[in-house]
Amino acid sequence: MMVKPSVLVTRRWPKIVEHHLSEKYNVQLNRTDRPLTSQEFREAIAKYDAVLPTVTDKIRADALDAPNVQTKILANYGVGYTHIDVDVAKTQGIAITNTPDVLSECTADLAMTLMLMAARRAGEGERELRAGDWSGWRPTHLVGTKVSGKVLGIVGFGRIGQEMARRAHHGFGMQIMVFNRSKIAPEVLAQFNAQQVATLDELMPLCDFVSLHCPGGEENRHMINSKRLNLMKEDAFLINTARGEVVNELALAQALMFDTIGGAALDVFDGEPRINPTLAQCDNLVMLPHLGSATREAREAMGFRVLDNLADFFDGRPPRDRVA
Ligand code: 8YV
Repeated sequence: MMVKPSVLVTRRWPKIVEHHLSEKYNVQLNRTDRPLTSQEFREAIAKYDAVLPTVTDKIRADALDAPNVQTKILANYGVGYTHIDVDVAKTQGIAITNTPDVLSECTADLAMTLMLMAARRAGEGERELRAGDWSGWRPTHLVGTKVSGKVLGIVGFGRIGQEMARRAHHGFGMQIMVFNRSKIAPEVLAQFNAQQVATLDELMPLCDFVSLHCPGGEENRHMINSKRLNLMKEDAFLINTARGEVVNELALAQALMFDTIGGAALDVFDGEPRINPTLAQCDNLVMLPHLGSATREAREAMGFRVLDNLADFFDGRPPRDRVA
């Protein structure tokens, strides 16, 4: 009988996926459900045929640079993989896969939620009610900003960015402007009556809302800095469901405190789960704890997508979502 490949799952997954995994592989679950340290990761790649990490496992050179590497594939549970040092993994001969598509709709749903919450001051309203401070309806109370029909700038027009455009344009009649490093096919833009601009600096002043849907990593670190925040309209909103490092949080906190922009909503943070205390003081900011893909449907589909990638890999086919 063929020996089942050994697999380490670094965090707890939906039960049904863990169950299917255990049927096919020799599975080790990290029952403590906390991120692995670099040292634990080094030990893991010397031991398991496959490691199944998430965004909370910071897999840098020190974690990958082990002398006896047994791991042949890092099948990431999530679409973003900038937490993995792809170049070092490559030199170690380790394949990397991710889970695109299956979380795009839910992440776009959450970006819409954040946009609406920020514009309609839903977080402030909720805090006021819970604190017992509501004195009743009045014409000037918590007056927000209309979303329907406004201009939405989308930074990064991949799968999630396009799902955002679909919702905003077809559901809310928003006008879609796009910044993306490569040129988007005219027939794709036409689906949302969207217009692509050449630079981010050009995009920022045109928008009532700017929503980030680009990858994280060094290349996009602090892409939204004080200069770009200053280019925004003074009543515009910034939405981030991408990666924390894309936004310079200190610059954002200043823009929020001095009201040089209307508000912001963040689902991701630089150095999460630690939250910059200055940000936490801004009333015109909505914050959620990285919930982009957090639905039963998406989290199960992500798990099954990892299973598909493992099956391809161990059956000798190129995995469908191989990124390196
Ligand atoms: C995931 C995400 O929940 O998939 C991603 O890249 O940011 C999240 O929506 C998380 O990364 C799981 O690893």
